[in-house]
Amino acid sequence: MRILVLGGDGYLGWPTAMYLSARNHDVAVLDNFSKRGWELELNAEPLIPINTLLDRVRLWREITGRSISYLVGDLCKYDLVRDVLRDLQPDAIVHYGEQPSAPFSMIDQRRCITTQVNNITGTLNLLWAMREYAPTAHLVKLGTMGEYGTPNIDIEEGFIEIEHNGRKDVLPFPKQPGSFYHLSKVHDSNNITFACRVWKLRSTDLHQGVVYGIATDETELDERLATSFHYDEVFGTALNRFCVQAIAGVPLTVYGRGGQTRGFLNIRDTLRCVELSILNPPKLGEYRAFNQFTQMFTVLELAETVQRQAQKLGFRVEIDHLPNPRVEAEQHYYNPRHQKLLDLGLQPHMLSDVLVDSMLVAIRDHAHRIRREVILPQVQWNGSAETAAKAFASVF
Ligand code: USQ
Repeated sequence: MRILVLGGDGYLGWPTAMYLSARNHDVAVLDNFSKRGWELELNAEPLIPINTLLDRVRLWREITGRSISYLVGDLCKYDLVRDVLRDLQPDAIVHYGEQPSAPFSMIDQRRCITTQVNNITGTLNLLWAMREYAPTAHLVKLGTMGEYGTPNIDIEEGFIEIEHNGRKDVLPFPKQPGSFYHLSKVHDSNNITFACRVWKLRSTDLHQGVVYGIATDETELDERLATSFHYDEVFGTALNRFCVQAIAGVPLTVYGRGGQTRGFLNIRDTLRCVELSILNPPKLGEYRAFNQFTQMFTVLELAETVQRQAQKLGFRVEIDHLPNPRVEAEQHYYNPRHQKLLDLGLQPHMLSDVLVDSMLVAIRDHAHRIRREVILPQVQWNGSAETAAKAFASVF
């Protein structure tokens, strides 16, 4: 199949492009490197140095003999999106091309606007260009489990049957997102649902949990194919951060009581879920949502797992309960369904001691690059504009 990967320079985009290319798909990557710019703004570098996208695409060809087409451009520019779809005629479009961080969207007014304008405009441009030039292409959109929030009922996969005043209907599951970033994904989901209904486009909205891990089969071919791995408070996610903190000798930063429960998955499973979605497309006019995670943990359980494993490697690790910088429930009911991808054949890589171990070892090899000053949380969900201005460079 001809597959376009948007956000192909990112943590998940690049491994996805290699994974699909290795499985004989004709892959193109598109990126405008805005994420690299946001990282510079915040002085946040990936732990493991990563090559430019062009270098990695060239290296991929050298090592495997397979070509990935390389495109540079901004999804917020409609002419670009339209031309790419018209010329490429993709069968599937995997859309990672968004600002991916909840804390980033909460720093200040500008980053909130940047997040929502970038994410929502890019997706809307894509929908309009699909309507015009690729109406049968399958949009595989990376959404998030965070769209649902933590309601006190079971979470279904996208839709729920509701009986109200004696009548029944199947309706979109209620959304209670926890940041302006998560809200941008909700807006995307609504726009995509509408485009599928009205224009008969087709889409799979992957409501993904928190991804962990550094390695995939393809990144392991050569260290120069590595993907970006963040541990800073803005772009790093819980388990990845805890592993780096353990190696750096920083007490693990559990926010609040640590009873926050989330769905997690290995980066290898992200790739397989995207592939399964592509190989089993919805019919024209269909919008479907898959909840994409394999296991649930509380934040404290994750921290304890990392602490145990790091101690086996000889590191002394403490767990800190920091005042929670976010506004979120710290003890709550959480029972989301995640059956549809299993039904399509997903065989999860469960979080094991061996995996945590291998992450810790890989991080230890790059310990000299850890910058402790980017670890502690400064972004406050309800902090003052003055505090944000002091902690983060203003952007004009
Ligand atoms: N947390 C800590 N300590 C930390 C970092 C996080 O206790 O040092 C807690 C947070 O308060 C939160 C949970 O861990 O309760 C998850 O936070 P996270 O930073 O690992 O993940 P999150 O901000 O929710 O966002 C990440 C990705 C995002 C994706 C989302 C899936 O950055 O792109 O959409 O995971 S989900 O969480 O299911 O919404």
